This record gives sequence, C-alpha cells and structure tokens, in this order.
Amino acid sequence: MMHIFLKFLISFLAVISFTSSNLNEEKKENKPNIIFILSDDHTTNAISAYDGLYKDIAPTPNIDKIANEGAILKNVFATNSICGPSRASILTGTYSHINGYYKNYKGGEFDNSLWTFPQELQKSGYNTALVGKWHLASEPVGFDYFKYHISRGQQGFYWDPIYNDNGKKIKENGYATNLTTDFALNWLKKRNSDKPFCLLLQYKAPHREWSPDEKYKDLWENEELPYPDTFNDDYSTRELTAGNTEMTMDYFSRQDMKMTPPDSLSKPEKNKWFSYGFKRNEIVVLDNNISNEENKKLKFQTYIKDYLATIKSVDDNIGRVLNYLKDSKLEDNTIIIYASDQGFFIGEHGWFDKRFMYEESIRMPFVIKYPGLIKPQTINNDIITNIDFAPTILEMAGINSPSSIQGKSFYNNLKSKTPKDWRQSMYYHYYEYPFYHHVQPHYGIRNERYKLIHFYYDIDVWELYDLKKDPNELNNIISSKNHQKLIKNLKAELYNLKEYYTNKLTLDEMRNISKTDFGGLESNKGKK
Ligand code: SGN
Ligand code: CA
Repeated sequence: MMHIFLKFLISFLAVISFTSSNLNEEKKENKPNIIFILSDDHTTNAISAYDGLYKDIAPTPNIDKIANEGAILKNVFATNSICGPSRASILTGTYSHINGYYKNYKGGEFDNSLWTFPQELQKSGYNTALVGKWHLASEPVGFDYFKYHISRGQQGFYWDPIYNDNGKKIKENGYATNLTTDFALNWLKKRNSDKPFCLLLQYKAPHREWSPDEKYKDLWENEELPYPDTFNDDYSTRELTAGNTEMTMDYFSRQDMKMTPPDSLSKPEKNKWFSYGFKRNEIVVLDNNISNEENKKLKFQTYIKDYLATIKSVDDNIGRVLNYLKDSKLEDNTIIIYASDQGFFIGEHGWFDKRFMYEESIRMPFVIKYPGLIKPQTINNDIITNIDFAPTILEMAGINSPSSIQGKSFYNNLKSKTPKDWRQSMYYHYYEYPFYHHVQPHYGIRNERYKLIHFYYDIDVWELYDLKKDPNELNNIISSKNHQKLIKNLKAELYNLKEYYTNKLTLDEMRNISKTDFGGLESNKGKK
C-alpha cells in the first residue's frame, strides 16, 4: 500500500516539475513585462521588510509582499546620493563623471542623446512608458508615452500637480501619488497588448515637503514616535563634516512644519513666509514655552509623521498596481521592482536629507518579484549599485547591454548564484555644494566591513568607519594606529576603483564641478 502511494507521489511530483519547467521555458519565449517603481527619498529604515524602527507603527505591506514573493536586497547603494544623478545612473548604467549629470536639475541638464535602458527595450519591441517624477531637465527619450511632473524645478507638487503629458502641460486635481498611479494604470489598460511592456512608475513621495494625503494627515496624532539612536549626535569626532551641515532640525521651514500663514499676506509674501527656516539665522520655533531641545523633538515628530504618512500612500498605490496585475492575469509574466533614488536620514545624526556617504543616505531599498525565476523570500547581501540596474533589467528581458556601460547585471545574484568575481567594494562620489544642505563634496570606498571617505572641497578630511563595530558611523578611526595598514590598502583600492571607472578628474576639476552654478540657475529659467 505504502509502495503504491510512494509511486503515485513520485509521478505526481514529476508532473508538477515538468509543468513548472515548461512554464519557465514559455517565459523565455514570451518576454517578461517590467514595472519599475521608483520613489523619491525612501529610506530602507521606513520599510517594514527591512526591519526598521517604524516597522510596527508604519508597516508597508505591499512593498513587503513584493519582497516576500521575490527578493529583498540589503546592500544596494547609490553612487552619488542625490536625485537627478542617481536617476541618470539608473537609466544609463554609468557613473556621474561618465554621463555628466553630477548635480540636480538647477546645476545642469541630462544629455538625452545618451544610451538608456528604456530606449534599448523600446528598440527591442517593448511598449514603454514613464509616469511621475523625471527630474532630469531634458525631455525623456525612449518612451512611447510619458507624463511627468513639472514645476518647482521638476520636483512637482503633492497637491494639484502639473504634468507634461506627452508634450502638453496639464494641471490635474488631487493628490500626486494617487494621480500618478491612475495615469499609469490608464496607460496599462490602453496599451498595445501585442507587445511586452516596460512601465517606469516614479513617485514624487516621500520627498520634501512631505505632504500627506488628506485621509492620512492625522495618523499617530496623539502618539510620540520613537527617536533613532543617533538623534542627539553631537558630531564630536567629525565636526568639520557632519558637524557643519544644513540638514538638522534647525533647517525645517515653516512649510515643512505645515504652519499657517496670516491671511493678510499676498501670494509672493506667503511663499517667502513659508520658506522661512532655510537660512542659518532663521529658526522655526513651534512652541515658545518649551526648551530648544523640546522644540527639536516637536519638529521631528511633525516631520516623521508626515514622512511616514506619504509612504503609506505610496504603499497603498503599489497595492493597486499589484491588484491590477492579478486581476488582469499579468502577474505571472511581469517583473515588478520597487526602489528609491537614494536613502534618507529620518532623524539619524539629527538630520533629514541625504548626500553623505553614510549608510542611511546611500542605501537604496530594492525589492523584486519575478514569478518562477526568482525564488520567494530570497535575501541578497551582495554589494550592488544603481549603475547595475540597467544591465540587470535588460538581461531579464533577454537583451544584451552595450559594453560601454559600467554596471554589471545581478540577475544571477538574484537567483542565489552570485558570480565568484562579484565586486567586493564600491566607489562613491558626491559633488553638489554648498546648496542645498551644505554637505562637503567627497568620494570614498565601502566594502563589506569598512568605509573610507575623503572630503576635499575646502577642507581635507579623511574618515574611516568600522561598520561592524560602529554601524552608526560615530567613531572616525582614521588616526587609529592599528588601522594604518588597512587605510593604506583601502586607499590603494579606492584609487584603483577610480581608475577602473575612469574618473580622471583632478581635485581642482572636481571642485569646479561642485560649485553651485547660479548662472545655470538663470539659464535654466523658463524651462519646463
Ligand atoms: C529641494 C529640497 C532640498 C532637497 C533637494 C534635492 N528643498 O531643493 O531639501 O535636498 O530638493 O532633492 S525644498 O524645500 O525646495 O523642497 S532631490 O531628491 O531632488 O535630490
Ligand atoms: Ca531623491
């Protein structure tokens, strides 16, 4: 009896494995659809799948669902932690010094004659679309359809946003995260279904000024949310770098704090009133009857609640996309990725914003689902960077990348088959200075355990962190006697990486690039 049962079980399993291998074969013939969802400034510390401080208070069930049904990547890093440059690296698979987009919009314009992965997909028969935040100044190339945020230097608005809809300027009514999803789903419903598709769905949220949807405005109203461990960092070992920024709670504006201006003000006066807080001598006080220390905490509470609430809308809307795929039977052959252009500080070191090579800023969230080809609950810890996205997406679509791009496909890593020669360290370089946020330009190297950084603009400071012993990067051990040999080796490896990625710029040339270019600001005036 047992024998017959076993025989039955074996043939049953054989049928299953045959069907699933057939399914995979079929997938190779039918090109997968791709939905690449990119948000703006979403730190892994605010995604429950990454196990951050707010995981129980503000869970992200839909992002977690992608991770659970596919892979979560724990060490994906931006190579220049700021919006436009990271987007340019994602699209071109190259470093800023190769694609030329070092700083945000007002410091330049992305050269749209460059090769990008959406163009390659379009050329290979994909139907392509971009909806939401673009932020690269020049017109998007490689899309059959685009509808992207304009106004405020292409940052766009949370409420009643204005879009460039295939060349037409359109003001829409409502909340940006919901609207951007509506437009993406509308395009998916109307697309030419004879072709595979690639949709870039790029949310403005949770970018500054962190405006939540009406229904989420008062979530956690009477609660005091927890503070990160380094909230009261006094920068004592890093005063010239970490200690001299414009990213502390002192730099929140009245608009960030959602204060109400007097009725009597004209529109320009109101704008000025709202932007109070940006300069060093302008400090927004929420309550005159409490200490500076208590005011700092109060400001953080407003900030963190608004930030997490905007993420709740992002997560809800990802849920809408997942439901659409399921209902329209597209789930099995669609790759879905969720990432953000860089990380963000949510009170760590007493900061908001990004830019620094410190962990919270460079680590990008990255979860991906590809049914049948990436195993559910895959966890990957390899060092991956934003220049690797383009070749990976193309390889999954069965398309070769040109040899001129610098990134490497991590498709094998996602299948738990990391190549033996996979990189052990990454090269980083941040340029924009002094606006916004006064972060000294720097470059550096990070491997699994150590991080070496050189700040060079108008200071000459090296920092070394042991991420194993000091994960919060509070102790700069550059002068430690025991580490001098390591520092020598890391420096050599850093210069090798710089050479490998062919960054031939001298320190003076790099300083020149860094200068905030007010001429650029003027010359970009009038551009959409
Ligand atoms: C705006 C923000 C800055 C932010 C940059 C870049 N100020 O200038 O706080 O660092 O964008 O952000 S704001 O008050 O005008 O919002 S990025 O994500 O586009 O790089
Ligand atoms: Ca950003």
